[in-house]
Amino acid sequence: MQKKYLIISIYFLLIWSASTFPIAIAQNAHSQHEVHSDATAEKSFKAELSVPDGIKQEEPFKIKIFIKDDKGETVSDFDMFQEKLMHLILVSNDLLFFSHLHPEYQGNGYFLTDATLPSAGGYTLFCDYKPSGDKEQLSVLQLGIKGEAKPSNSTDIITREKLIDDIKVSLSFSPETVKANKETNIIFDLKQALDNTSVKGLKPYLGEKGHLVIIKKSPVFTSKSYIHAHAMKGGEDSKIEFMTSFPEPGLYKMWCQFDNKGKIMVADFWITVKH
Ligand SMILES: [Cu+2]
Repeated sequence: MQKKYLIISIYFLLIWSASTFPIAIAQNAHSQHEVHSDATAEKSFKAELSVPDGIKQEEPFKIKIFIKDDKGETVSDFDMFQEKLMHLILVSNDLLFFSHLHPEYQGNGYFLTDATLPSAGGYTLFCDYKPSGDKEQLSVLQLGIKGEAKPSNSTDIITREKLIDDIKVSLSFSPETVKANKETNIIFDLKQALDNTSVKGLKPYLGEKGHLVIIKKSPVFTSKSYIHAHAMKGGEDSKIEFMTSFPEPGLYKMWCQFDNKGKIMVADFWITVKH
């Protein structure tokens, strides 16, 4: 029991410190879907977060993110990837809230975006960027809102079918039993709820048929908790298919984003990955 209390205390200390001091904790690593083949020494980068004191639930605030290299020097040139200079995935630590933001580059290594968070509690930011001439980087940042958490209207029920607006989303896997470290196809099948016909005419979203973010439920998130996959090309119009593998057994949350008639939809599902 003591160990459990220690972990909980560290966790709240982390949330408290992240909300008290403007600069939060950053971890750094390459995103998982990239495969590196060169043997040259890799430069490392870090993101620093600055948010106002006393963020309140449901009130917009500004998120500033500074990118620095391993010597603490400002990084000022970035390459566009997936149509943006930075992709920011912001989730509540219970993984019930998800937001995909694109902070605007302000120069001098500094990105800015507005955000609104639904409830008090801890949040994690997965910050994806590509310094010019370097590889895509993923930095993980934390922030917290003090106060009493409001109950979420999302749930953590494990289901394979969901109604998102007027679209029925059915999830399937191949192979059917999802195991850690095994290549897995993840298929989202989209039907019009009204008449059960296949959805037609999806538009590309950030250059792809769909984007899939997967995060492993963990007491504290690291870059290893995070997977970002792009939809496979071709196939049926109404099926968005991804191929990935889960690094460890456990409970994961997935968010599939796609563009239906100009509206970006998010279909979220929990998945248990076995040994
Ligand atoms: Cu993005």
